[in-house]
Amino acid sequence: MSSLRQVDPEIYRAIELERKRQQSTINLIASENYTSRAVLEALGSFLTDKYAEGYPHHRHYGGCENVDVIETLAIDRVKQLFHADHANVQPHAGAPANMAVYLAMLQYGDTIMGMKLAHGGHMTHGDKISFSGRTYNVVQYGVDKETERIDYQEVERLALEHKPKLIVVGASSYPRIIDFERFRQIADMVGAKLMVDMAHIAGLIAVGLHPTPVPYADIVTSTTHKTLRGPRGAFILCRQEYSQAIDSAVFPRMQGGPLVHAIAARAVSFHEALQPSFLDYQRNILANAQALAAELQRLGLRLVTGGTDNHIVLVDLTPIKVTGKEAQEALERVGIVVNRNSIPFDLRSNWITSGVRLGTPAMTTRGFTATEMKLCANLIFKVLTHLGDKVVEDQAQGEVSQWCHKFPIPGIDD
Ligand code: DSN
Repeated sequence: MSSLRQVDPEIYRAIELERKRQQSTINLIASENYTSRAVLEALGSFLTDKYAEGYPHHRHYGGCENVDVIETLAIDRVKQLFHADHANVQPHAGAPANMAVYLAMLQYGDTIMGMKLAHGGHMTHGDKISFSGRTYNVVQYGVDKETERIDYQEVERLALEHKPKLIVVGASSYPRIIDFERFRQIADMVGAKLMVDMAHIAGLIAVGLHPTPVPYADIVTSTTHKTLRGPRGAFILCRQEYSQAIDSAVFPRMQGGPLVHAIAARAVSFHEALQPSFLDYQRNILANAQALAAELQRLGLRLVTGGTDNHIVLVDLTPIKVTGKEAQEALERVGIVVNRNSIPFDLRSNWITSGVRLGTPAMTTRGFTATEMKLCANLIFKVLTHLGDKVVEDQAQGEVSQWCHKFPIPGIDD
């Protein structure tokens, strides 16, 4: 980055500090990961300079022959990865991908059903703070108070009562397997279309470690940067019959020119996800989540739903009288980065919260095994049960530094 250093020392310095921050902290944010050097190279390339409105071999600009190759490869690879009929790889992020689906499938004011944000859903699935909750008539389902798992009977009851045009499935902090077949049955009962947002679990689905929604859903959306370990971005998969509606919703109805450098980087990550080693990586994500969950429980912490089937461990801090905000800040002081998170039926606001969401994709990329995850659980427990204790925090920070040194980030230079 010698040019950047010379041209813009302020931005250079901030990037350098971020490199050091990433290298010197344990990242347990469930939605983050570390991309490979190859992905970063594609992302940082001069492809960013090219305009390519349209789709392969049907562009509004000249000079798109190489972009066509890149986007076609991205499309073919993601279709192969998920066994899908059709793919659109242009959405800049998950929220626009979901917006494009609504544009393609709905009229403003139509009824949709999605999971409550406060129960683990995503804001674009109908929450009032997002366009989705303002543009459509939203009915929201949640989890059962006892089991903290999706209440499929409530989903069915609400669907029969409100007859939604679209049922949206998917979550941002739900640690259990989602029964897509059951959702399909419910959608069929009321003639609704089914959309699955698999953003968090896409990597697990790609290798068959979580059931796939593709045979059941009319449309599937996903981001590329969570368990899938690609650059930030998104894609949409759909049945052939919806391909035109989806493509025209993405461009020109919602987005303009695609980010060609980002599409190239996505294509590289799809290539990586098609390699046999990606299955081992996803297996390790799950093994690490199991180890983290089991150890936190052994130490006495309560986990929402009592455990996990995926990469997410949602901890209820109520029994140890710590808020999510306090926990996030204390852990960050020792170099463990997490996000505070509401738990179902949380009595605290979504700014303070009663929980923290932990995830294993990023540290699994750095080589953490169940052994480190267990040690990490002990460190987390100690920090959270000695809130603000300088001696404990200094000791914890020392251990974090040692682990970070031992497990460097693969795509970043020291
Ligand atoms: N903000 C993402 C997450 O952290 O799960 C979802 O979009």
